[in-house]
Amino acid sequence: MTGADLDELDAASLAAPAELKGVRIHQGLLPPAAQAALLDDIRAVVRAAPLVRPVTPGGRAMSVRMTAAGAFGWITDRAGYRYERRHPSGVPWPPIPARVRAIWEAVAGPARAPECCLVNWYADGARMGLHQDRDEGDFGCPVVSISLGDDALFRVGGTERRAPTRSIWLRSGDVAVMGGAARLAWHGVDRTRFASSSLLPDGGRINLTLRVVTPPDGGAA
Ligand SMILES: O=C(O)CCC(=O)C(=O)O
Repeated sequence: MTGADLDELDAASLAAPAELKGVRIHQGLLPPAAQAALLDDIRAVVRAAPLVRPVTPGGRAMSVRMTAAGAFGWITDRAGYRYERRHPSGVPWPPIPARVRAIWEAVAGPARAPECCLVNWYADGARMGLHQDRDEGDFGCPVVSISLGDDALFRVGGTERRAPTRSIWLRSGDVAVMGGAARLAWHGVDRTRFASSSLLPDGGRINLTLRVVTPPDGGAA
């Protein structure tokens, strides 16, 4: 995506995001044509680095399936949560698609370039428990989350596990930015509304999260 392609983003959504406990939510930022183009990009990522069903360090299989693009991918297995330079099969992660990077550039503010685009696939019934994204080395950079496909009930709390939470339905084309005081907010997806979107012919949801992984001084992740 070139700078000119940013014209494809919804200008009103870019200028006036909603806000939920400090998380900025650009509702409808990606019009349908931009969503379809992004979907093609993600299909190519998945062909190069197939989705896997991750296992938590405690041995529990997660309900989402995952892959990644970029210099690093986030993985979890019995050895722990971490970023790795290669897919579990041993192949390097494919590059972050230019269109995805352009969305980061439009919403992330003056941040470093993203080093990981985590791809989460939610089939019917998949969810993601409340968690913090804290395996990264630079909390000064936001996490940018792009929703494609089925609606998802996104829950956001505070930086303490027990802080009160609020929820919002994320729809296909919404882009959320967790930065500043909300960078370490607890968050998760309680459920999706299967087949609520027609973007994916067989239903399901794709979430992309863009992250800066290495510390600000350029040290290793
Ligand atoms: O699927 C979502 O909207 C949230 C994903 C998420 O929380 C994560 O990847 O850390």
